[in-house]
Amino acid sequence: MSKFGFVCIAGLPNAGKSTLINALVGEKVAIVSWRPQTTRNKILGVTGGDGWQAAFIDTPGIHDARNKLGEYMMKSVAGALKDVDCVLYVVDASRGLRKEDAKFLETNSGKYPVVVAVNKQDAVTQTTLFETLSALTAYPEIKAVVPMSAKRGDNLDDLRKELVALLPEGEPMFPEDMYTDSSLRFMAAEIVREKALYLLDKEVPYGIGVYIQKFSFRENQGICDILADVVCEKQSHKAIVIGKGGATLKKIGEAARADLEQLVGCQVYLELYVRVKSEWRDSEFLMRELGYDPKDLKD
Ligand SMILES: Nc1nc2c(ncn2[C@@H]2O[C@H](COP(=O)(O)OP(=O)(O)OP(=O)(O)O)[C@@H](O)[C@H]2O)c(=O)[nH]1
Ligand SMILES: [Mg+2]
Repeated sequence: MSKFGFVCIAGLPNAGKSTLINALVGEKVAIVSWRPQTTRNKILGVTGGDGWQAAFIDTPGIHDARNKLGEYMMKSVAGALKDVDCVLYVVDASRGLRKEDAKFLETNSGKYPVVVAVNKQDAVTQTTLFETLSALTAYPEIKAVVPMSAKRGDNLDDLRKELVALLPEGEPMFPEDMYTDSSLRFMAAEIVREKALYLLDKEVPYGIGVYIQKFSFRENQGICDILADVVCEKQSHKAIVIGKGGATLKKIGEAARADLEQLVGCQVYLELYVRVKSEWRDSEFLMRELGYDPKDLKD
């Protein structure tokens, strides 16, 4: 008998969902940062084992949207929760079970089979971990609760076992060597954005979008040319992104280039330009240009 299913990974911003999908899939399908609201789209990560395949969907962290981009992100979560076989809900043990977690579990643990990963166990004491685990006993419909660490890989096998047990019977939907359906362009834009999230400060990183102008391979030369716009919301932010004498942009470029070379498997020539698109996070037109098209989302 073979098993196949879609598993939606949901949770509050910064809980460790993207770290977890990368750990489960064994590939970097989603970017990670310590900033909340890092993930903006749903992202597919496929993995499998003996007689099973699971298609995980990473989603943006659940929050109250304050702009059109936030609305897009929350609509992505709602869309990702449709037609899934199981939900993997990630709780951040270092913050405990919050009222927003409780709200999600109250609304959803009767609707779907839900497994809860209590993540970041490495960052808390046994007593704190126990408090979160005790609070979760209030939701008897939850199929399994697994304390774990996505960062260290602790208890990943237990979590995988619980999830595989819940997958329905079915044939694998994806070829064995396929681990995501994201395009190289999308992954390249995300890598640049990840570096900007690390290297920028205050409100600037939240208003960054990345648009890949050019992505091409030079035939027989083992070189990939990537030209990307780093879009920010204000003229004053542009100066910050560029930095003194171009130092910050250079750092973003250097960090991104190393990851991009891993992604494409050859030398990368990366050029970054900083552009201002005023208040783009509240313009559907500009959001679409940056790859956040509300029309792509299921109602
Ligand atoms: N100590 C510890 N930190 C972790 C663990 N898992 C993730 N993190 C850290 O938590 C932060 C957030 O991780 P992400 O994977 O980006 O979180 P997310 O839930 O995808 O966040 P959003 O995309 O913003 O919703 C990063 O700094 C991670 O390194 C863990 O098991 N232990
Ligand atoms: Mg994420």
